[in-house]
Amino acid sequence: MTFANRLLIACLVVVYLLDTGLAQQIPNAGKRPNVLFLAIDDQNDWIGHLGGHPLAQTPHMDALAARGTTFLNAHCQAPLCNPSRTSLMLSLRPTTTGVYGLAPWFRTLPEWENRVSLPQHFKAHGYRTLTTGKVYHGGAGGPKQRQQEFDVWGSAGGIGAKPESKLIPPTPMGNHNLMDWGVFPHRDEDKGDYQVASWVIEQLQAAPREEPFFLAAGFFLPHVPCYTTQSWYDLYPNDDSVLPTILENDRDDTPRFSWYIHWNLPEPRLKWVRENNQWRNLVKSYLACTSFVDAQIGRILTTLEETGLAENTIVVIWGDHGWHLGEKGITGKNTLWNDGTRVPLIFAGPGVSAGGRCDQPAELLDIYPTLVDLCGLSARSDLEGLSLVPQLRDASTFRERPAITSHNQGNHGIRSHNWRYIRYADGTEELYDERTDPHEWHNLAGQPRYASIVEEHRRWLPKIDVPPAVGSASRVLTYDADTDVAIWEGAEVHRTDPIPE
Ligand SMILES: [Ca+2]
Ligand SMILES: [Ca+2]
Repeated sequence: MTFANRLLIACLVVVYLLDTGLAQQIPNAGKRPNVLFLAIDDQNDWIGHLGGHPLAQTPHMDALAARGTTFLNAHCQAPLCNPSRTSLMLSLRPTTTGVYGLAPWFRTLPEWENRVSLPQHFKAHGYRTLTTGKVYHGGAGGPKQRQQEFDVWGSAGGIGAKPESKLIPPTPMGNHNLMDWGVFPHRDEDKGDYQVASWVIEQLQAAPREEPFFLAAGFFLPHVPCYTTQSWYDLYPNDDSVLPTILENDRDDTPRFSWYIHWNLPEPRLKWVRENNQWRNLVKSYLACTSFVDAQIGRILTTLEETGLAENTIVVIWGDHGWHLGEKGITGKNTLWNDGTRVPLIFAGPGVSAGGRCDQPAELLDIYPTLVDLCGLSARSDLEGLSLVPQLRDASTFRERPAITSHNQGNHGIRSHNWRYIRYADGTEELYDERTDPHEWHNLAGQPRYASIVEEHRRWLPKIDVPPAVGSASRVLTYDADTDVAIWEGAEVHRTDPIPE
């Protein structure tokens, strides 16, 4: 046998082992990389290198992006915590699971009760799995059941230090206790996110070197209440230069149904934050909280370097959905525009090119197959995401599939390279040219010259589009085309009802 033949056979054996998953049964096969999986709650694109806000200060995330590859056109699959995270952790669209609301927890649904989640797939390949803070929405079914999701559970995180009473005036629609923001004196160390980072640091320092880990940490901020100390608040100017650029009457050309998907919510509208002199305070508090979380990420990444783990650890940072701070007349989530869907998505570590800036559309449900691919685990054919590894090697690699976001059955946003197309359950539509209209101010749908663009995007509307799953609640919208009546959180919405302020 010639050397070339022997080499060929050796290569075939390796390919066979990788292909069949047998390689996974070999202990320490190929020194599999660790995974550090960092989530940020309600973090929009107000991240330095993403350019969503010109003043945003996030030096640690920007440095990680420079060391790895960042996605500039990444979008959530649902603009709300529970459905976005369910989609990401299972790599299934909300339109496939029917999980659109803050309930149900997907394990209560017989169809998904035993579905192998991202961390479970890593555990099945010999990884130790750990979690802290908010990764899943809610308690993962309670103290007993949660052991099925991760091996080790750390600090729960959350808000931490709170003022004795709310800092802002009573907000409309029930004066929800989370609707609050601003400065009050407290210590960074007393915040839930500080403690989450501290727990991660301890785990990294104590990590057994003989088995790889999958460590998931979820930061609570900049989710409301956006409490901050003066020093973080003072990172941003105390004048209106901090406010986002908006178009007055931006909603004049958006369909009425665009209001239905966030019909009645605790998050105040722009009108209220202006009238109560809270707009600048909210924007500064949100930015301050983003910078605070960035600093916690910085503490973790410093430890990763100091422990020597950085070289064999893949870091991924993601936000679960966007957040409006006045754009299109609202604050909060539950929308299908860039402000509601665009998120940070950064990868760094072995197998990831440094300095990659990818403007191809990417989806959060791509994280699951991407990590599986990067770590050489056996691939799964039942995931709806696509591996981003080609883009992590070369950020310019073309991706045809746009990013698709759904908010309840029948309402979908399709973000391609140059366009955003939205279709609501009553058939009304929006179209924006991102090249000339990055704020999505001018709805072009309905103009005959764009008919072919609309048609092109319609073909990406989800083919599977199931109604809300059993037990769905909170932010759930249904629509009956025969009667033209929508139901938002159990209450009927009619065509003539005034839009709630
Ligand atoms: Ca969230
Ligand atoms: Ca507009």
